[in-house]
This record gives sequence, structure tokens and C-alpha cells, in this order.
Amino acid sequence: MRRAVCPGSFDPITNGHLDIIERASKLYDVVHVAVAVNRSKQGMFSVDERIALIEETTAHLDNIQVESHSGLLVDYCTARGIPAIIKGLRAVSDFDYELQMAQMNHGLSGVETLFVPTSPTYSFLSSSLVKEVASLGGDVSHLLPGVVHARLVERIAERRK
Ligand code: COD
Repeated sequence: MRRAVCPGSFDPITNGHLDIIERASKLYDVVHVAVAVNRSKQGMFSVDERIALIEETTAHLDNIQVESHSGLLVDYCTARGIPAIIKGLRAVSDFDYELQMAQMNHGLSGVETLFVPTSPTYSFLSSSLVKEVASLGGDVSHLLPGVVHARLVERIAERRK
């Protein structure tokens, strides 16, 4: 079984994330989507909510496993026999940090990182930008899976109460 992991915060999953996951799912037998637990950073969605949204939006793919992880990503990979980390690259600005992480992860464990170029449609897209624009009343419905957009609008409304 060829396995790979798509790691991230996914707060929440966007069409950019989904594009990378879909493309990875064509290349590997099993794609693990690993939602990082960051105790020092309060997200808009809980880790369980993020997992549920990823499961819903990847339900059309039959080789995706979604779970949370804390600690080092390479420990997650080693424990599951995953030799490859898949990352989407949006712009040169992503590259510096992604290269550092890839080299560190390879040095720590031998796990390789493979970069998938983002689709031009999503090259500007990030979860944080989507949350900011939506919070200020902008329309981000074309940038998120439908169920995610609905939950984001609800969450912003709940927070205003
Ligand atoms: N187009 C294409 N790809 C995209 C897009 C887009 N529009 N948006 C995001 N992506 C891809 C990128 O590859 C990105 O890396 C990934 O999706 C996740 O994005 P986010 O924003 O959800 O998540 P990040 O960047 O906050 O996630 C960082 C990790 C959690 C992956 C990283 O910090 C990590 O591995 N942490 C675990 C702890 C660890 O091992 N630390 C040591 C690292 S050397």
C-alpha cells in the first residue's frame, strides 16, 4: 500500500486544500489527512469539527483517512508507515518555510516531502484570509466547499451574539 499524508491546520478546509487532497488521492493508495492539534492557537473550529468537515467534503474519495495528530508530524508518519508528506505550494513565499520543514523532517526521519503546485484558481487562498474576509462580510462561497461555507457563516453569526 502506497501511503502519503496531507497535513495541516484545516481551520477550515478550503477548495485549495481539497484540490491537493484530490490530486494526492489519485497518486496514492491511501491518503491520510492529518489535522494538527495546536494547543497554543485557538482555532475558529475545534479539531473535531475540522475533522467532520474534511470527512464530509472528501466523502466522494474512497481512500482518505482523516485524523488528528499532536507532536511531530514525522512521528505520526513513522508510526503508520507513511513515507511521504504532500504539501501544496502556492507561491514563492510558501517555499522558504516549506523547504526548511521538508529538510528538517527528512533529516529527522527520512520521510520525504513532495510539493504539488497549487491550481492557479487557488493560489491566493488560505483559511485565514477566508475567515477574515467572511468576518468582514465578504462573499467567500466560491472558495469553500458548500457545507464548510454554511458552517463558517453560522460560526461567525454565533460569535457575534
Ligand atoms: N493551494 C494549495 N495548497 C494549499 C492551499 C492552497 N490554496 N492552502 C493550503 N494549502 C496546503 C499547503 O501545503 C499547506 O502546507 C497545507 O495545505 C496546510 O495548510 P494549513 O494552512 O491548513 O496548515 P498549516 O500551514 O498551518 O500547517 C502546518 C503544519 C501543521 C503542517 C506544520 O506546522 C506541521 O507539520 N506541524 C506538526 C508539528 C511538527 O512536526 N513540527 C515540525 C515541522 S519541521
